[in-house]
Amino acid sequence: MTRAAVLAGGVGAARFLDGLVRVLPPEDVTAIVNVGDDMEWAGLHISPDLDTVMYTLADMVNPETGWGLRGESRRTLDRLSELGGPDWFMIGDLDLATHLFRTHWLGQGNPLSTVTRDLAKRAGLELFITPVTDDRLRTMVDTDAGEFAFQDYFVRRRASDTVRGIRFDGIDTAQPTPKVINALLEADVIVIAPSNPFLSIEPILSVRGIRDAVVNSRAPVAAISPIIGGEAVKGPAADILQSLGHDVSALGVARLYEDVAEVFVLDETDAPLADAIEAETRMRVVVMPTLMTDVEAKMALAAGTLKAALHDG
Ligand code: FO1
Repeated sequence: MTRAAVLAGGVGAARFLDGLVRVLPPEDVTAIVNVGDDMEWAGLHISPDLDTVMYTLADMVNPETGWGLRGESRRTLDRLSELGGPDWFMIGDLDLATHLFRTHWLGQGNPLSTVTRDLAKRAGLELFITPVTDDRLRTMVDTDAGEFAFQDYFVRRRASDTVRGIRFDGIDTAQPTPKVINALLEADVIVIAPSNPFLSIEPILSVRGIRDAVVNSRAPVAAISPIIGGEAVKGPAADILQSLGHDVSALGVARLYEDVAEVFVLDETDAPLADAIEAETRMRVVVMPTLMTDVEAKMALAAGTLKAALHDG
């Protein structure tokens, strides 16, 4: 039995997990998901990364965007627009039901992890999906135009502002959810998914006890670079590396993870960087295709990452 714990953001992590549950029994997989992107929208609690993971694994995700539900309409949002908004965040009419369900049960005093477990169960999922914390945690992005809550920066302002710094509101008091520390300590392998290191992974590692559990776990830790050929597969990771003064490359990402990971998974495009990364960090570099274009590619990346981390074969 191989138990895997995955630190997960949104779309990239969801695709990786979709491959992983096809090469390991899903019940042996724990997804520890970022909640720094969460927000209140029209009084509803939205957890984009939890939903993206859940929808992807349940094969319900909108394949064009990588988030939201397949086949949903904008009718509710369009009507909301006619009323004057808020309409800058695209909540589809089916996705809306998830937010109503979540907000309702949170309002009844249930923790986010319990509501997430219920949603995942109703989606027929066997892997364990959990928010990293049940407490309020919000990623705040400091830019040259001021400080914005994550979705304000990312969606409303289209990630167009230059990022000067990032902080996690609530990090001083946020506690990890029950089972998360154990999942890390009992894992046979820990994977840092190809998510944004600053906006998706750092808010997970920053929750009290998480970084220590990852470092102290007997499991090998493998990190997958979300930067290929100096560009982010999706989102603003490359721009943020640049504006915060890091190398805009997989090497820049590797430096961010050298204290937590032993294995660094690099795309074939970046094979020429492998020696430099190994020489500079204490990580063992493995090179493989990391673009998850179809289900076979997702499975190959998952299997390759496990094999590299576990020295298997
Ligand atoms: N991303 C967008 O770029 N525009 C949107 O309007 C938008 C709406 C949205 C609604 C629900 C949801 O679960 C995700 C949504 N996302 C949207 C994606 C989300 O902002 C980001 O992908 C993540 O927060 C980053 O991991």
